[in-house]
Amino acid sequence: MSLQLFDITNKVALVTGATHGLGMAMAKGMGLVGATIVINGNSSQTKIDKAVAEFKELGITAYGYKFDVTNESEVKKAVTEIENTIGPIDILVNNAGIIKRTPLANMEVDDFKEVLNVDLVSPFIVSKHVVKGMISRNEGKIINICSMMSALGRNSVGAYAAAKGGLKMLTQNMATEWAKHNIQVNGIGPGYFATEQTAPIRVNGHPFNDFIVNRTPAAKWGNPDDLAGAAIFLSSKASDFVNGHILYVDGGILATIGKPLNEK
Ligand code: GCO
Repeated sequence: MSLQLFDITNKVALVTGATHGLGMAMAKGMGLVGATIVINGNSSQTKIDKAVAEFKELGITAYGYKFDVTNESEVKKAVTEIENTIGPIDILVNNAGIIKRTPLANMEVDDFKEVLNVDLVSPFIVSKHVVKGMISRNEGKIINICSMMSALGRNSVGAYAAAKGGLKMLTQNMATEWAKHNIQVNGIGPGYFATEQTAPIRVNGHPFNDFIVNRTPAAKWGNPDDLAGAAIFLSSKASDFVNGHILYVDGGILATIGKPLNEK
C-alpha cells in the first residue's frame, strides 16, 4: 500500500460554488496535492477571477467558469467547453448551494422552490452532463456536499433540510446506477463550519453559537480546511470501493445526543 492511493495529481476536478467558503477550501486542498482545479461560480466574473488568482498564487493549476448550475443549457455548454479545453472531468464536487432561514409556516413557496432548485436539482443537472464522459471512460468520482441537515432537522431551515436530505438519497441513487461504470458517488456532510454562510449565526453571544459549541463533542466550529482530507479521500483510488456513503465531517455531532448546556 502506498500514498499513491490518495494521489489525485493532474486529475481534473470541477468544484461548483468554489469562489468562497467550503467549496473553495475543498478545491484548494485538492489543488495543493496536485489536482487541476476548475472552479465554478455564478456571482461575478471578478469574484471568479479573484479566486483563480488566489489558487494560482498557491501554485495550483486553476481555471474559472461562470455558469448557473440550475440552467441545463449553461451547464451543458460549460461542461463541453471544460472537457474540450482542459480535459475530461475526473472529479465532480457538487458544492454550490444556498440557504434561506425562515420558519416553514412563513416561507414563500417560491423561496422553498429556489432552495430545492439550487441545492438538489442542480447537482442532478451537473452530474447528468459530467457523468456521460465518466461512463464513456468507465471511471469517475462524484462528491455531493450534503449537510447535518441530510440527517437532522432544525428550526427555520426546512427547505434546506428537504434539499440536503434529498441530496443524500440522490447520492445513493447515483451510486446505485453508476457504480457498475467504476464511478464512485459519495457525499460529504459538513458539520458546523466557520464560513460566510454561517456568519449570521456564529457571532459571539449569539445563542446558536453557544449551542453549536456545546452540541459538538469537539467543542468548536469547524475550520473549512478540515474538509480537504475527506475531499481528497473521496476523489482518490483510496475510495474505489466506497459507494453511496455520506462521510460526515462534523466534530462528532451525529455521534451524540448532546449534553446539558451547563455541562462542560
Ligand atoms: C444552519 C447552518 C447549517 C450549516 C450546515 C450544517 O443554519 O443550520 O447554516 O445549515 O451550514 O449545512 O451541515
